[in-house]
Amino acid sequence: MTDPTQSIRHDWTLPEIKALFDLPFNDLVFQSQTTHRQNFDPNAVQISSLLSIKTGACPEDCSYCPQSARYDTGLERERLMPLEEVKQAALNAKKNGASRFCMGAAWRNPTDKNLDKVIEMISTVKDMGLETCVTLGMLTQPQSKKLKAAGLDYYNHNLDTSPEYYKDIITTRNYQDRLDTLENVRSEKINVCCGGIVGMGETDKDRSALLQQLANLPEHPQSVPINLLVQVENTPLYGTEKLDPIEFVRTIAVARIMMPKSAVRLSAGRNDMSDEMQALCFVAGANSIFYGDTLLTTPNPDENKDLELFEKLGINVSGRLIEDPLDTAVA
Ligand code: SAM
Ligand code: DTB
Ligand code: SF4
Repeated sequence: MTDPTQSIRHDWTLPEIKALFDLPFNDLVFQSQTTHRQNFDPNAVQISSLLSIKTGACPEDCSYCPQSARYDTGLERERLMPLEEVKQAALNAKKNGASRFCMGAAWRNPTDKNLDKVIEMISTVKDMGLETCVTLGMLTQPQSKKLKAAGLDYYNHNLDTSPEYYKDIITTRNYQDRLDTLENVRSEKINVCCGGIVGMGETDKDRSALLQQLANLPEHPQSVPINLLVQVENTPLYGTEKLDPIEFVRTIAVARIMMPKSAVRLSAGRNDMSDEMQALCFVAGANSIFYGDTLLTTPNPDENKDLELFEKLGINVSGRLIEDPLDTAVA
């Protein structure tokens, strides 16, 4: 029988995933922590800082997102940020200890002209000794090639939820569009950062199906952000029933078991989490976070609060993985 703590698999079935979710909590977390220790330093967490380089007025209708032009969330529409401001923010992130700088734009997809401006930003940030990540929406293969040539380390593009629930959340692009972008990025050998959002009113089965989609991609994403919905007033998902925190921790644990060599990122939603809940997420196998007091537009715990938590838990900040993430993908 396959040892689930050892192998890289791309053939997960829903009943197998449900069986993991249904384990007694202690058994699940023991298994996920065991998997985690076999692949990573158990006391190291990698930290990335986020910057919104183009905020608001997005044409898409993602019902969780404060940046969609369709919902009146009070966000000021901003133009693409000048290079100098990006540089300052990256310097600040570096000074505060981040090892990766992630730039996000509220676009359906970048135009070629905008892409050239983002490429300048990537080169500038890379020259500062930071790893680079961007999230710009849908990407073609030629655009991915240009980003690779610019030295981009990671591209973030989330599947967000299960294929079945997706149409209840977004109507302006479909699941296949997302899979196509991931394929374009992967084919240029850019590290893929791809995860989803939970707490959007999805079922247990949707959460299993999201993880199934992620793990059954041709390669596991090198980074898997698990976001807890940040509920923003006037977005359609505002007022959605909150996800049980233990169910969130279980989601992290199952992600760790299914994608043993991927960085599992405890992402949006930490501002609403207790120290105890975050500690459980780290025990379950989360080993990266977004660091800095703002995500893209919503609040995140401030740096000192995170450093205090790391101190209490004996967690070291690191960007170093035991193996190079691109070497771990087994077809
Ligand atoms: N516009 C690009 C796109 O959607 O691909 C890039 C930026 S978009 C804001 C990046 C990701 O942020 C989304 O895919 C979604 O997973 C996450 N996100 C957006 N709003 C969120 C919220 N309110 N709570 C949790 N995650 C959110
Ligand atoms: C990801 O999965 N989560 C981050 C990052 N990738 C770009 C974004 C979270 C955004 C939360 C809502 C906001 O701050 O606007
Ligand atoms: Fe636009 Fe991205 Fe927000 Fe969707 S998630 S509305 S594409 S910024």
